[in-house]
Amino acid sequence: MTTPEPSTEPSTEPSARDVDVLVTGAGITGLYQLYRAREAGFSVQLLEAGDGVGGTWYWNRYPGARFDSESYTYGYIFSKELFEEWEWQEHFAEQPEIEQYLNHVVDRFDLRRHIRFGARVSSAVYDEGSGTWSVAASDGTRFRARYFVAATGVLSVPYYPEVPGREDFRGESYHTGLWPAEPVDFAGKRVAVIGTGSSGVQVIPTIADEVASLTVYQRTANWCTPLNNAPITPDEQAELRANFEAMCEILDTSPSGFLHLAHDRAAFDDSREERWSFFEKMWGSPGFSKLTSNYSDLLMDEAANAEWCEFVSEKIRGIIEDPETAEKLIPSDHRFGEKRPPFVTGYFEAFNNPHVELVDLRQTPILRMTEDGIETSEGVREFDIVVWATGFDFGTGALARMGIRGRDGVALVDHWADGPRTFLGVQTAGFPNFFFPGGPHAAAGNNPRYNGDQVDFITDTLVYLRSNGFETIEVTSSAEDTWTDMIDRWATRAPSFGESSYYFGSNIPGKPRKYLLNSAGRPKLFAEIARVAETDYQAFTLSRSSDRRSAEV
Ligand code: N01
Repeated sequence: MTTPEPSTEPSTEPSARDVDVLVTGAGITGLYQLYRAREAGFSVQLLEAGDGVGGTWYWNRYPGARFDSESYTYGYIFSKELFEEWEWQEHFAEQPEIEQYLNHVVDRFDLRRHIRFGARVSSAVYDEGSGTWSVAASDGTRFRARYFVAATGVLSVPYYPEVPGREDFRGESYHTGLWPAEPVDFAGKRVAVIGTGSSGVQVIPTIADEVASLTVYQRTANWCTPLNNAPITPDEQAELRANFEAMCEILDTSPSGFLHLAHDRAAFDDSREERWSFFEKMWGSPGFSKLTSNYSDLLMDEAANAEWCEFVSEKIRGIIEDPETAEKLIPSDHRFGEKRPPFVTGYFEAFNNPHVELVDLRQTPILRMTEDGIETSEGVREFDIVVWATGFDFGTGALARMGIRGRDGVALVDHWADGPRTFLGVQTAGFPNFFFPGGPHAAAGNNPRYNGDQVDFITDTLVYLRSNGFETIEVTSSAEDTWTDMIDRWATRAPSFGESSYYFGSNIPGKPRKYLLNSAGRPKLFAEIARVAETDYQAFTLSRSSDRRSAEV
């Protein structure tokens, strides 16, 4: 990747507008940061590359895109009124409803006037003299911000694998993470889906009935289990409203940010019969509870994990009529939870349709794209539409492409050449007044809850700085080292999330193999945030403009 040079400012360009807090990214995290900073009395501006709000939930509008965290646990909980007036239709909402919700939030809290759409940040350079960030966007606007907050998400740079001839294909071609706003007409078309991660397995059953033929190109089978979605009944709506405070209490303190309660038994505390009956209950339970409410040793004990995998394999064999296809769809190279498990609706069932076919790329790898379709070692198949469900440059992708330069002109991509270095997943040394909630080393569970914790911490920090007359804040190298070493250490300690997971950046050729989430979990984040307050921000260097001037003399 090339490192963008700091921008030079031609005299014809408009002069920069001053703002206290410049946020980039109108996703769930960025909107919350915008709201919190404005409510705290800062002047604010948000730059968004897209033409609407939603971030990940704006770009990923492919058929079947939906939450796999419960809607009411993923949405905002900072306002009881908002919670009460928005009735989610389903326990796991689909993308159009999510986008409507976020637009509602923006209008309800009068945030739209602070948002500039179609403005992709192209460079962000720290000016040591003034302690501010000069930020330029693709629409020609320029800002000078005291604080620069990049809420650009972990899944915002779609990844296309290097398949020879990819540009040669003359049919329609879409990436799930860059789905067009206009509906794609699948009716009667010959369609290929490449990739069977969480996105691919949502697209496949959603379009299966519409298409003339569907060919699924799978490299690695995933441990898919049922999402168990359902409409939210009026009684459940009433219950959600009545229990708002109790729900917030759980969400604000839960290690994973979910409502699901942990199970208090280990797998071999039960007989095989009891275990299978419990697994049956898990199979019928909603979304991530199969991970968070399963046997307490599921992720730590290989034998316990193998039992659950055996149960799931039996289920897959029971659903799929063709035994050969069933075996291909059962993972053989990783345990449950070692990669991010997708939650599905009708995925396995789709393969019982005669016009839906699975191509196992381990047996017949893709050689190239042709003008008409896809060539594997078995020959060419022709398609009208190819869907690339091939994932993202996870964690650091967007931050690496924004031309961010800190003190002494050091580029963020150089500082992070061996992987991200952060403190709390919110700051990095050498980049004063720069924050990146919801980025690398952030969540490891229900994202909005973790990312919200970070936004709250950042906002409280900005208020602290203002109250104490400070203008700049920069994490110390030693605090950054301690946090980053801890993340790396914990990442290898946990037997789950193997290095084959994109959580280590392993899906992107040449990317350093470094853990990109918060491997220590939310309790560690809470503990460290509390310690920052108790120690009066010892992990940071705080300064006033007079300090900077005297340092320059
Ligand atoms: O991406 P992925 P995703 N040839 O990286 C395959 C979130 N999400 O967009 O496993 C052939 O998981 C690759 O194969 P392999 C969620 O956090 C949430 O699906 O590398 N195939 C894999 O099958 C999720 O984890 C929801 O062998 C190639 C697929 O492409 C994250 O987004 C819904 C290939 C990529 O899977 C990313 O999910 C959707 C190649 N050269 C997404 N290169 C919710 O439900 C890659 N692949 C909330």
